Amino acid sequence: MNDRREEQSTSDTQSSNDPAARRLLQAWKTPTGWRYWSAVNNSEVGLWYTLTAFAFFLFGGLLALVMRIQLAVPENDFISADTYNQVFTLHGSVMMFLFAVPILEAISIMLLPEMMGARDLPFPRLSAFGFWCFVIGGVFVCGSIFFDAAPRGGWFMYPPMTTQYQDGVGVDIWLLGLSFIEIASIAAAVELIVGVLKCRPPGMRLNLIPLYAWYILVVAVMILFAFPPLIAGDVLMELERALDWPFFDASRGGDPLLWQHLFWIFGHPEVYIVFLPSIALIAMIVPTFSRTPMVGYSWVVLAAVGTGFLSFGLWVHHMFTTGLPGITIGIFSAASQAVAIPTGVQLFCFIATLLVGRVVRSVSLLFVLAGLATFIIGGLTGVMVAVAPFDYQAHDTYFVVGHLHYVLIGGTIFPIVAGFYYYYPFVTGKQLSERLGYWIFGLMFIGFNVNFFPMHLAGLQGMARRIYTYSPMLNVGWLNMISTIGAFVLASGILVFLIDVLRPKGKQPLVKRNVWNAGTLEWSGQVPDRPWGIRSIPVIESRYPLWDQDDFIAKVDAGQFYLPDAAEGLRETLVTTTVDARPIQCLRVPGPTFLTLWAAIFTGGVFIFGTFHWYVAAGLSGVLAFATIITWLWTGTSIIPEKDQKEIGLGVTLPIYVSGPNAVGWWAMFITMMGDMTAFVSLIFGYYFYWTIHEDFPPKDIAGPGTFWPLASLAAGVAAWGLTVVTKKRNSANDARGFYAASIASLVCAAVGIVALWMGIWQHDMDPTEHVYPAIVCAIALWTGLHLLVGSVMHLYCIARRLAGRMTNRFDADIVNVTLYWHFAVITIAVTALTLGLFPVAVGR
Ligand code: HEM
Ligand SMILES: [Cu+2]
Repeated sequence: MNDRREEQSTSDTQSSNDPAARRLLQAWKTPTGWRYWSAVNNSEVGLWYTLTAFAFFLFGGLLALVMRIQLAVPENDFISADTYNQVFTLHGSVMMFLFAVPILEAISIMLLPEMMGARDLPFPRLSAFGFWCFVIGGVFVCGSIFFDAAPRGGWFMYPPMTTQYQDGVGVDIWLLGLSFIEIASIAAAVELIVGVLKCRPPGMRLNLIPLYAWYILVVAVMILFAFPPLIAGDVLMELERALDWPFFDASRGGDPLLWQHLFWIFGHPEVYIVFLPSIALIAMIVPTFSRTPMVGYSWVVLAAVGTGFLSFGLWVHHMFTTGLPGITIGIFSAASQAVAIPTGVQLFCFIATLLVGRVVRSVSLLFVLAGLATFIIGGLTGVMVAVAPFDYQAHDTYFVVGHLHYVLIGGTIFPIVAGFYYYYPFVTGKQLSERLGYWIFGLMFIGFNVNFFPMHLAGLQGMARRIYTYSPMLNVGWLNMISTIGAFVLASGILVFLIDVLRPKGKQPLVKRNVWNAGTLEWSGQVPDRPWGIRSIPVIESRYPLWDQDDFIAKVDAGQFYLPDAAEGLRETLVTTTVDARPIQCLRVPGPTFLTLWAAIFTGGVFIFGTFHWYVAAGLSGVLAFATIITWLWTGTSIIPEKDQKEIGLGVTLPIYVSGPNAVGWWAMFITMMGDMTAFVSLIFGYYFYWTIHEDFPPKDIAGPGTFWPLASLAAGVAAWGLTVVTKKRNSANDARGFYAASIASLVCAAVGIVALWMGIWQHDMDPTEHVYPAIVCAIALWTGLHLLVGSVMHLYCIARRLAGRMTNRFDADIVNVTLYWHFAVITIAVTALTLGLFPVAVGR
């Protein structure tokens, strides 16, 4: 990193004779010294994020080696059974939550803006916040193993084992630590969706965007719908562990299968969430080294979208052995095999591109091919286990461990290494050694297959997964020894790779610009790269502008396109329309700050102290987190500009401040609330799930909240929502008194709504520890009450903004976004009230 900065400063002096470039550089300059860590620019945060996620991969890999040593020979006593449980649980969890998802989001944060000629993503501080949450949460979860306190329940944490038979804080660390990280992942997803939809360069219509951006859009949407069910499950399980609310306890009406559903509604899409972005890297690398545009662009896009959709309908194939009805199994088995179709379409498009093109040999391409081949094998064993009778045999054996690693390593590690080779010059201006690259490839590819292929055989011989040792009678000792040798060969390949990535390359000359002769926008950057991203934001007419548009780079460099200057010394980027990318706003993005770091530390405190039941400390930390986040919003968002409009070059003038559906903040709120609704729907799913599995639910002999109070809270909630709409209208009419009056009235109604929810529970003496019915009612009421509370706090915020002159009738983004929040909140309260208050009546309880 130091190398990079020195080179940057020498090249900075070169542009110092152009005043516009100088101003641009000044605005986008990365802070130095200890303030470096306050940077929020996508290239810095993206790089930290990538390296950190890679570090977690290495940690997960070390754990894998420990397992392989233990399993090398039968009846080994290298580590104890309990340690082994912690090691495999942490290995799986780290690889999935701290490596695979984050690294792909990290790479996207780093690359996307450059691919789209954006100076930055719309919410740089949100990316930085997400990164810091990730570091804190990750270190917390990983650190637990050094205190013999790591989770032991496997990466899918099935109850009742994890709710009734495992003491200690391990499970809580998993639940709270990983929820915290999932929230960071969702934050990054929001950022990426808004980035792809709203921050493209002029002219880059939806059918011209780089394939990478398409994939990331699909994946980010998937994260938005996949993670919330898991978070809902985490909430339920933590409530069961901390307060003894029996969601998964069959003796009190709960059902452990609810967890399995919620987990796998997340868990299966998760596989595609980590696989599609890797394919996205491949989709950038293949055309470059074939010297031809991607064959079947639209097919690839459709297939990516199709895979995304389908992946939400497959989760039950992880539950074939739980005794579900045959028809369910049949449907999910067929659906699981169907996913091979869109996957195949993508693979064929890649192969076709390689065939029609003129292929240039490179290590990067070699890893691409290895990834595809490996993934195909994993896909085929996947189709095998999707056949239910086969799965009855293979379930919970090493066959599955072999299968899942072919998919995951073929689908993530090899493509990511390919991406490292490909994008290394983009990030550092230097190249990785191609000669070493072939060695690394050999070690990794051979090591990988020697490691994982025998696992299929061991599994078919009857070796169960998640066991710390096995009997010599099973006759799988030799297979395991081969696996272990393979693991070490693979690890040595990764080690050499690491050395090549990290070794100082001071003497190596800088690469020439666009070293691979690629066609996509990110390669237009100067070497070394400038913090501004791109000298001027170009007009795009082709999917491969560097190949197809005349004098493209020269025009970009000469500042002939948009925003070639930073006249006010502020960071700015363009916002365009969603479909055809017409410029609509010159967006000012905030610069470096430590607020995001503090916000992450305090938010982390809530989760970490919560794990140890230090509720006072957790509460204090929560107050500090709240204060920090409010300060961040107050000082960094919806800032009233000094002028209304700004000329952005080429004779175009755009507004600086926008609110409503054209604004990125509005989109972020909308998207966040979609995720929020998904979590809520998952809770409601729980309620109706219990109804489907029990003859008697809601149970006749256990009191519910009655009809009156839920309907009263509905009335209050609807009033609060209506008054919010009035608040917004009064603000637009510049009627200050009306605004304050409506806002306060809405607050009061929300408070009444919360009290009414609570009254229903209190008046009927509902005891959530008695049975799952009161427990799920309380959980839903808690969720809804919390949303009313947040809505009230938002009102207070808007009142303060207006009082302070930071919100006016023209500059009204705050209240517009709050109103949007309330549109969703009123749906939440309506569903809650109807479910809790009327459903029992409807089914005759
Ligand atoms: C780098 C080389 C790797 C090796 C040698 C390795 C080895 C292993 C072994 C031996 C197990 C089985 C544990 C058991 O059932 O007793 C396992 C489980 C697992 N691995 Fe890996 N692994 C590697 C990389 C990865 C990667 C890259 C991922 C994901 C991106 C991953 C995800 C998982 C998951 C999800 C499990 C299941 C954990 C559980 O049963 O709860 N592994 N791995
Ligand atoms: Cu699956």
